[in-house]
Amino acid sequence: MSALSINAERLLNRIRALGEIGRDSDGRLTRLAASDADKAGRDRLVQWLREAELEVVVDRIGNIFGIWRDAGNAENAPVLVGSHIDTVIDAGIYDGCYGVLSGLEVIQTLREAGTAPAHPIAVAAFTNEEGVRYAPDMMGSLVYAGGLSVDQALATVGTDGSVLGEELRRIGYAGADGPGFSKPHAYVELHVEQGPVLEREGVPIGAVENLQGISWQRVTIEGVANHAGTTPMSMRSDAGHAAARVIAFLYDRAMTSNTPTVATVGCIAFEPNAINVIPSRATFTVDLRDPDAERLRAEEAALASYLHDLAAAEDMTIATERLARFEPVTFDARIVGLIEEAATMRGLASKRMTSGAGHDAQMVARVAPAAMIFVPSVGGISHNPREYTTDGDLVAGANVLLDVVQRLAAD
Ligand code: HGY
Ligand code: MN
Ligand code: MN
Ligand code: MN
Repeated sequence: MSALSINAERLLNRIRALGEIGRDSDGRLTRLAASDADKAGRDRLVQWLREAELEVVVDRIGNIFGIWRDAGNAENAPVLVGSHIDTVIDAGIYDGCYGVLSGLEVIQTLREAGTAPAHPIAVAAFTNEEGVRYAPDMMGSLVYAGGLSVDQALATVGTDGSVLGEELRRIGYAGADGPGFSKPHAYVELHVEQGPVLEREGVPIGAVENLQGISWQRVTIEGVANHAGTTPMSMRSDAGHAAARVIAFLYDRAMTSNTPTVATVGCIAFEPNAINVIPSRATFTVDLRDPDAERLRAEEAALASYLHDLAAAEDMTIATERLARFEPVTFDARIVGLIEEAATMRGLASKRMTSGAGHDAQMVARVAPAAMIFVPSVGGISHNPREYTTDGDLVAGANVLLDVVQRLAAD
């Protein structure tokens, strides 16, 4: 492994600078995919890629690639590093951005050190990893990996009624190229853990060997609007109450099962949404996850059965719409081993682990050997402005990424 180390100050300054882009008047950071704030973040990233004298490519779904290739290796498939720079609502500054900016930092460090890798090295910022405005999440990397047609993705209608393709054109990131590279030599994604495991065990490096399955649905329950004051409880068809029963079912089931299944209802809306009207409609999202494919299917089936019985018992119409579904993924054992070796060579403890969050790596793993490196999240907090990772852990993770990329680029 190299004696090289990344330029810590340059990386940390960029993470903080990007973290300031997209803040609203209350200081909340939100860069939803293809929004003006996303454009501002993209523009800053492209500016850094150009300053680093990388070839910048934007593909048709707006994935941004910064490529370092020279005459000696241009015919070889690139080693790809990356993540995403779009965020959730009221986000932290590390989720995704840390992996993209560390990838850029690794390339700059290797170039400045005069190394001559056998493979080109590229950094990617994938479009719409979060999926908050346009479902599914990990959309840009899913298109890149051939799991979703780019035309279908571009036609996606967002939660605000916008169309992704039109928004990418509006912000100037509807590229001309097909989905990026046909197939990278390997892919490594560095990411904050977004969970409590590494911090709790005092381990600085996570060698992520698999990633749990994800199921996203939208549930719509049709009741009957009626007067909140005059309607006896026994005569109500209250969509709001029905939704509450579904949420309680999901939560109680996940809490009492001794499995790692997790269930979340993150979005809910009532119609007509008036204080004195019994809701005629409730629309909400269900996010189910489990590392085991069969258990995830069983959880989806249990929800479907509960909804069916509830609809019959309450004489309501309950419809579901699938928004995303990804099977659990096992990452490349060799790269996981390289991550552990790199950590050891740097005197860093490491731990093999499963990712609870979805990541672009789970999509790129469809077309190339892929794995992830995690660093600790303080308090296990993420998708929250209190998301934090210490500078020391950020730099350690980036140096492990540097070592692993150097090994892969020497293949
Ligand atoms: O949902 C996820 O796990 C990712 O943050 N998109
Ligand atoms: Mn992320
Ligand atoms: Mn995220
Ligand atoms: Mn991710």
